[in-house]
Amino acid sequence: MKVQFGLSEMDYPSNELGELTDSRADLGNPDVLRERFTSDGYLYVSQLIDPAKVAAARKRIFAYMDERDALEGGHPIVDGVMPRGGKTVNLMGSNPATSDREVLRALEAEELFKFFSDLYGETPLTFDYKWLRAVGNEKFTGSHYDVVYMGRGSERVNTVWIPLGDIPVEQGTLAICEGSHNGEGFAKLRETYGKMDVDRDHVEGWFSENPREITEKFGGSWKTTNFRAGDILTFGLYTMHASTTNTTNRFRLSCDVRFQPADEPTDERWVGSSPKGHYAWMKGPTVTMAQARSRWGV
Ligand SMILES: O=C(O)CCC(=O)C(=O)O
Repeated sequence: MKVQFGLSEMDYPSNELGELTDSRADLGNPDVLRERFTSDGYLYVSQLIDPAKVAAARKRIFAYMDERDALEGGHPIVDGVMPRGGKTVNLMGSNPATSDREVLRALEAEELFKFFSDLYGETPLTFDYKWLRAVGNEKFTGSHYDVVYMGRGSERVNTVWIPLGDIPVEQGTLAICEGSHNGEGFAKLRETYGKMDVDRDHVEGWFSENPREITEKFGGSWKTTNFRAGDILTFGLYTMHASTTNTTNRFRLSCDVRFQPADEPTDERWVGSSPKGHYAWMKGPTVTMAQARSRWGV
């Protein structure tokens, strides 16, 4: 099957865009999970969160969007059908949708706390800020490292990508570039782009909108899957990731949340009762990624 992946088109599944390895069978074995996380740069665990919690969260978020006229009438609300040229609703950070009790039962599920407690061998904490997204038609996320957005605290921050419903690859799934966190070919990228902070440096955040460019220039291989409600994908600050393009007529509903060991320093932008978020990024003169890349020579 042909899949639109940012500015690239790829076959899925293929060598270029392959299948994530499911770690579900190793849930009781943290040593195996730690080793795999170190070598692959990610862990994908199918059915980690109770799908009933995810379904309840989905219902609440789409109801919130429907109240704001963001859904096409005449369809079940939980299908999240978009009106033509329709508007989306900003769901990022702290708002009635992200602080809804039913929604938090999924985003801060006890299954996640147990998973990270086992993985770290320490007590975890989760960032208060939630990156909840209803991603519309033809939209995608470009390739980036999360360190450029949240690198001021622990080096052991884990992003957790949570599909809030079943999400097939053509609806915009998260893909990671295996090998990007430790591959030799990425060394200069980690030393340049990977040292950037979007609020300090006033540079755009995505490194590229063309995932094929990443593997051709630096190596690694892209992996994703057809996600089901209850699955999670987690990775570290230096794992390059991006999303496939949503080519359907339904919103892709997902949330990225963050975990880290509780005893390590936190990035002040994302924790507390009212996290301040990005305070300078994209405000005022901004260096384009093309300019920054030419300066770094990557
Ligand atoms: O969901 C997306 O499109 C982007 C998510 C992302 O970049 C992340 O989880 O860090």
